[in-house]
Amino acid sequence: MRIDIVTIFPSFFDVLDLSLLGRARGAGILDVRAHDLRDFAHDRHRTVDDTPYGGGAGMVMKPEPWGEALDDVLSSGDDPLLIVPSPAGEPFTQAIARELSAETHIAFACGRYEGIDQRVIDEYSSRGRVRLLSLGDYVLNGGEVAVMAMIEAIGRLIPGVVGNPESLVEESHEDGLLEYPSYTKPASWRDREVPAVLLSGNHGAIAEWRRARQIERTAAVRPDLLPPDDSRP
Ligand code: 6GU
Repeated sequence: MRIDIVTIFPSFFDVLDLSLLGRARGAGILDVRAHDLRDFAHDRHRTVDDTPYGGGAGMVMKPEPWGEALDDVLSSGDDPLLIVPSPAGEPFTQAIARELSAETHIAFACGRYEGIDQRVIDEYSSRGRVRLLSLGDYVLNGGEVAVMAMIEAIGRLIPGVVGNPESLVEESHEDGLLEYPSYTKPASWRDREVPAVLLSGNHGAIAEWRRARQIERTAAVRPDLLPPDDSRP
């Protein structure tokens, strides 16, 4: 998968060289490129923002640098998907991450200030696929942290990025519930014992116990994720 990121802070994404995703980049599974929006601004101060029409606080990102940058990164590849991180977008979920992990080319447009001139969104929506995605109901100063989270969530679902694909299926949100608690050795730590069922070797009992803990946890902190009736197997 090819990923382009347009941002005024390209070095923010240097950390993608580390860890799991860094290895995927080294192995040629992921091709991530961060581009400096200011390279597409041609005045002496490389200006990317201006005051909002209609008044109001803050600054809005100018359309011209965005147009040049996005024409550039979207020109290669077939049917690239443009993602604009925005608190006004649809909620980014595990299901969306899984869907996006099948894309061949994603470009992220990281806005700062009060956002990007709406005509940029309208222009690329008329020419191709655009999605506005939000990390959650709170406000970040810019799209960079949101894009980092999305790249990690999407990237680890690309085949070959996570060594053991089995480890992906029993996680929170993959089956619609929060994950069960995990334990490792020693069996006793500061007088706290690992639940006996996990030491029993009884796989049926273990699966049943884990499912019960998943439902219990989900009911306690995320009741919105539970189905209205208890129709689960
Ligand atoms: Cl995607 N961007 C910004 N700037 N703030 C956010 C967000 C995104 N998601 C939640 N808050």
